[in-house]
Amino acid sequence: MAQKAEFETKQGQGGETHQAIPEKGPHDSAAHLTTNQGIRVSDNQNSLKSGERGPTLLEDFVLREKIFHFDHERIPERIVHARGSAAHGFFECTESLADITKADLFQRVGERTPLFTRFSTVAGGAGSVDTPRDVRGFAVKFYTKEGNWDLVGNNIPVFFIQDAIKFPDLVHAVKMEADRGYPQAGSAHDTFWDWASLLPETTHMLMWAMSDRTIPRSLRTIEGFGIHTFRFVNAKGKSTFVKFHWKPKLGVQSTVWDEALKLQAADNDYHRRDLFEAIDTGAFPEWELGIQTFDQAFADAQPYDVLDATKLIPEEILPVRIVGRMVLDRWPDNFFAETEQVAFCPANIVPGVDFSNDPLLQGRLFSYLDTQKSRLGTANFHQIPINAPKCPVMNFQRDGQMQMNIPVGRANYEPNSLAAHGEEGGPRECPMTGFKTFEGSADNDEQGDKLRVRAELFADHYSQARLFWLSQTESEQAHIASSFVFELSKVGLQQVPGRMVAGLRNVDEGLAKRVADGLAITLPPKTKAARAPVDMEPSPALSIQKNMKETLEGRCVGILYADGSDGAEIDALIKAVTAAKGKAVLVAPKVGGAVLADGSVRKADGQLAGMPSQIFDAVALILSPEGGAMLAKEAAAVQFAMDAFGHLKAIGASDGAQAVLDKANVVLDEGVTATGKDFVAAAAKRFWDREPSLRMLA
Ligand code: HDE
Repeated sequence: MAQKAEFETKQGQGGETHQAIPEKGPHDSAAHLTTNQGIRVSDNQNSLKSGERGPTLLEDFVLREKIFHFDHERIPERIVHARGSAAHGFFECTESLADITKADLFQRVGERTPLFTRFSTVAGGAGSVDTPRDVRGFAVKFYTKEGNWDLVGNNIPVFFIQDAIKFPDLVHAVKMEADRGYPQAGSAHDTFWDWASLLPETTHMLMWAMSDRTIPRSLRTIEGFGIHTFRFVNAKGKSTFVKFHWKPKLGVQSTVWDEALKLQAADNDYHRRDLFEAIDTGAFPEWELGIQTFDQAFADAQPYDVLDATKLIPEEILPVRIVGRMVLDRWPDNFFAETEQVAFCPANIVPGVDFSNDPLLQGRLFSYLDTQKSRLGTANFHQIPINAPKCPVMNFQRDGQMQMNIPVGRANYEPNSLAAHGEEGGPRECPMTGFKTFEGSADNDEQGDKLRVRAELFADHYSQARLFWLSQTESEQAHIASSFVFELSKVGLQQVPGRMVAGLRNVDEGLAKRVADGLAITLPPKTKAARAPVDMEPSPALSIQKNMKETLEGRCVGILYADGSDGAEIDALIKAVTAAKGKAVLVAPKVGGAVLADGSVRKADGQLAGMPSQIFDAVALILSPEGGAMLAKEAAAVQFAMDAFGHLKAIGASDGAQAVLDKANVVLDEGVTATGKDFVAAAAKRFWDREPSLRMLA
């Protein structure tokens, strides 16, 4: 019987694979499979049974331990920003800021500080898609020599609310509805717009949320903002207000709405895959770090309050000074251990950086540590490798669940006199070099009374929403108006769309009218503004289209070919795209490839049905007349061309592709070219002018 069991075991192990892994010798322990207690496991395929066909035995500690651990693999996901992707990299100081901050990472030009950056959507769960209309989180953990500094920002420079006390309501309203459990990862539903339409302070951020900022092309092409006003403090104790900006090297790039919707079906992991592949191929994503610095006199002279997180400072008024760069050059070794367990906290600052009295920031200072204790299960989560500072950590905090350190000696209190008697006394305070909170109170001269109020200028909810609107191109304005229409069209509560439009009349009458028309509702009376808006000069820096970089770098060109295609034309295009630092991807009806005109077989990177054109920035169709005639009968090929055209992308086409273009209603414009030089130039752009001829925009 025993012999038979052994025989069964080997058979059950899946044959060759098992046989192919030679058993290691007794001294080669690293390669042996063990339990968590270090006991070597002889059989990882069969549980221990009473007899060949008998019940499994409770005694089987190998089985029990394996299943037990598996049962507890998941931890609670983040209450917001659950869906995220992250990478390791470094910050390099390119300008010394010694005059305004003593923070060590900003002292010496050329010095690098390791960091870990996590991008996220906000509303969806950890398994939700990458491309909903949503704000993107942009959180950076700098492992400085003086401890960890977390700059926990978003890709939009303002926020929905002015006071942290409203955050739970915002999150409840935007997440899936409490009773029905949907929608996942989207704001286009009753509760969000019910809440937002009742709160005029959300208006400015809503303008951004309805713009193309919330449907980014790639995580590599989003800006990042610290949002709040922070402080820098220099060695003399002088404070300077500062706002932080991350500017992507490739420029800001977004998708169009129909494309974003189709991307959800084409690739759930579109942004994660894109980030992974960029790093994997050595095309390291890069951002510049910029700062806007100012003093109290500047703050006092602005028509808004710099402590109000629903306001920004236009770059044209206060230029952004570039002081460093961030390069992401290493994908995490393990998603859970790093991306999932990383814990960012705006309260993690280093000497030389300090907070302002922004009431949104002040609330955040409590929330992150609190939620992370619940998410990561113990007050010792700072010991997890991804969260641990890379400088020494020494204090008298002790014990707690999952304590990973073994402190030695008796010193677990302070002050102590143990050192004077030959024992280890432990660390001491550092009055000279330790963190000191900035003492000045220039922005806090109303201390004393305890008031649940907001400062006067916070009541202006519309001036900057209007500033944003007026700073957009015509095409961007059409996208914003259409997004309002789309989102409000999904709202069933009768009272909500009109209430929203009533508020938009304070932003721009034309916008309000377009949204009302798009919803086919009558224009409601204007909401009375709590404070009369002021006129601000438009800020071109707030437009994506006005600042797009015409570059193929980091962009991806899909080349569709089939039997009979010209191999030389394909090769020439791949060469040209690669020379322009773009990526060429070969798409054919069958993944095994196609037989080219010269009889050779060219393997494809992907099958047409699995690689629709929305995953590319531009497409080329290199087809023989026969190939073109064949693909004109293939819906996926026609859709490939039709979507590329509809998503305002460049299309390069050989003569033989004409039948497909005709069927796809692709008409000639400056974005539709032959596959040569003109196409490579066109592929670096989007053709916004094409849009009005293709879809009804509000
Ligand atoms: Fe957050 N936010 N937040 N937030 N936030 C969290 O912390 C919170 C806000 C941001 O990749 C949570 O660990 C409050 C603004 C990012 O792990 C939580 C308020 C900005 C991330 C939390 C805000 C952000 C978070 C949930 C209103 C841009 C993801 C999980 C006062 C400046 C970090 C967690 C990551 C995550 C609270 C508003 C950015 C619950 C109370 C404004 C990028 O603590």
